[in-house]
Amino acid sequence: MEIKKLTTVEEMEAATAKLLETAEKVGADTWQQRVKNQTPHCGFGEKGTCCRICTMGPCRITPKAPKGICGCDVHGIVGRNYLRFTAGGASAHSDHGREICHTLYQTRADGNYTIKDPEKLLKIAGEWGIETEGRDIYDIAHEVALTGLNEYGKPFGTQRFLSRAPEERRKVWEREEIAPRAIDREVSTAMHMTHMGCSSEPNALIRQALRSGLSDGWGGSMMGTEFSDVMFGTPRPVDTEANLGVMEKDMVNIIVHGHDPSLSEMIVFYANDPEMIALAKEQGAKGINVAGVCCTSNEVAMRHGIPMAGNFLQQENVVLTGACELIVVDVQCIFPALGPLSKCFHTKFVTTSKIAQMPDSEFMHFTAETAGENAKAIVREAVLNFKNRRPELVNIPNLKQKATVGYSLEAIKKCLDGVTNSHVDALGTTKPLVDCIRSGVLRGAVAMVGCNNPKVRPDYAHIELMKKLIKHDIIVVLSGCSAQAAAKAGLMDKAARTLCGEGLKRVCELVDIPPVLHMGSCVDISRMMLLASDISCDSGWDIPQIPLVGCAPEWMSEKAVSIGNYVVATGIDTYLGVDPYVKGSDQVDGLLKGGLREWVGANFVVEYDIEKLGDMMIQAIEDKRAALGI
Ligand code: MSK
Repeated sequence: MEIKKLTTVEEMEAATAKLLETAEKVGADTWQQRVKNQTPHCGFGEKGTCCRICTMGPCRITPKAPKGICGCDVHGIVGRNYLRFTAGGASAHSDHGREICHTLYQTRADGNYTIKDPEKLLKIAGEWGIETEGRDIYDIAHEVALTGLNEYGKPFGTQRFLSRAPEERRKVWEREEIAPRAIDREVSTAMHMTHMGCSSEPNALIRQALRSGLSDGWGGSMMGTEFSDVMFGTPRPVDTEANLGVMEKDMVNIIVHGHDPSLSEMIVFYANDPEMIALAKEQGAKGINVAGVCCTSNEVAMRHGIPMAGNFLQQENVVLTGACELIVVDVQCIFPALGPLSKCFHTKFVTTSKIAQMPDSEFMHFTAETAGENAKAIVREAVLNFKNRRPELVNIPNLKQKATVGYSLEAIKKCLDGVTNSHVDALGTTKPLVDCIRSGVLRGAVAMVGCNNPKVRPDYAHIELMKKLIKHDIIVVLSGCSAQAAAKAGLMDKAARTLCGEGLKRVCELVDIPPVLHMGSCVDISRMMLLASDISCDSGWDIPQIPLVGCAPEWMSEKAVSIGNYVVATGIDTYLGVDPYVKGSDQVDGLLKGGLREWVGANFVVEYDIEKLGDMMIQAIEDKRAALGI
């Protein structure tokens, strides 16, 4: 099977340029213009050397003014800023997880939300010591949800899901005093430590950043992932399509954007409602088309094959097509710019969460209790808006690729069991993967995640790095907007195997997978932590020994810093293409990029040159292989 043709970044940029012409025509503001307005960026902010934690300042560190008014030096200021950044990200991810716990608590056999993966629910209940024998599945779900909610504020003990990590890792977390306690406590402690007159010692601040990150990755995010699977189904491989060409000229286009599947699942359900489809036809449309942006897109793509319109820096483009009837959002990564932008078109911009309210939007509060009626009202509004479309502004770029998505950990293990017959067991194992790595058929793996950032040519780093890695027989697992970059380019098409080295190509053919595997949204990086843990258990290698690294070449959000902290604290070296505002302190910078190795066996690497970043990852994987003697 020959790959027809990858979509290049140049083609995507040409399509964007056309859409920007429309923006100019209607007088719309776009991020490309705002980047110009904001450049050059503040040097103090970039280096992390501005402190505005109290009102004696703001204090900015210069050679002439080496300390803030309180006497805090640059290392304390940079460290505190880094810890606050982490706490912001951990709180966002974990609050998403908390909402999912609440939704799980609302499940009923005849309700808006039901249990789709009872096996997973029973497994979690078993891990948490919750009685399951002879009980109604919904009673169990409610107790699991309540127990999960208590993980946020419990007065004693550490996160329950830590028991899923290999023993060696748990010992490291205990030894380094970074085993995360209650999730809210770690965020609160981070805020308290960084209050005026508390911590200014870099080691203490970075240690808390790791702990706060771990409370996200092995706490809130992991619950977000697991309970979403329980309610909406654990993803399995499913075919879909990606890029702006998934929008349909003759249909009502509804874009779902944000993160929480509780909303998008219901929108997808009501978009398939015969009553709504009939209404769409009455309005002159051929039907209703739902497509996704950002992580919400990952959620509905991997469970329903809903097409992916684009990733983070493509969110304005969906409106600029002139063919978007309604864009409905929940939380995180939503540009406030969508409000004024949608006003230049017929597009309705609907916010649904009290956590993310924006000017120029229509607020339609969405709750688990009223989810059905809320979703139906939103779909109806989109359908009724079709007639307001301005045909002269419609321009849907002819860009679309096929993609196979939905490689949850369970799906990966199931697929891998097809490689050899000897390891088949009920739940599957990673042993065939370990065998492939041990023998050198696969050199290793890279977990590539994260956003777009105008500081990096959008999607270019993701796509070029993936191409380079698979050519070197390194399998790539993906989540978040990195996954959508791959899908838009065509790298999630199984036909992309032709771009692999001989070893990876053979494995992909044997297992019938694409060379880059879609593992989900940003909370689903928790799936990657469990994959690393399983590989460790199945191989006998400690996590830092595994020929595996993490990479976020275009990251931008606080959540990404929280993720980086828990990935590194889990023992996985993490390669970044954007600096986390710490260059102002050689102590903090040195700790993150080297010193952490002594604590947790891994650290960050930052490199702006994408070619070099790829070479460094390949070298790191080869070095790990050499150290293992494989
Ligand atoms: S949506 S955090 S831009 S990956 Fe999860 Fe994408 Fe980054 Fe948001």
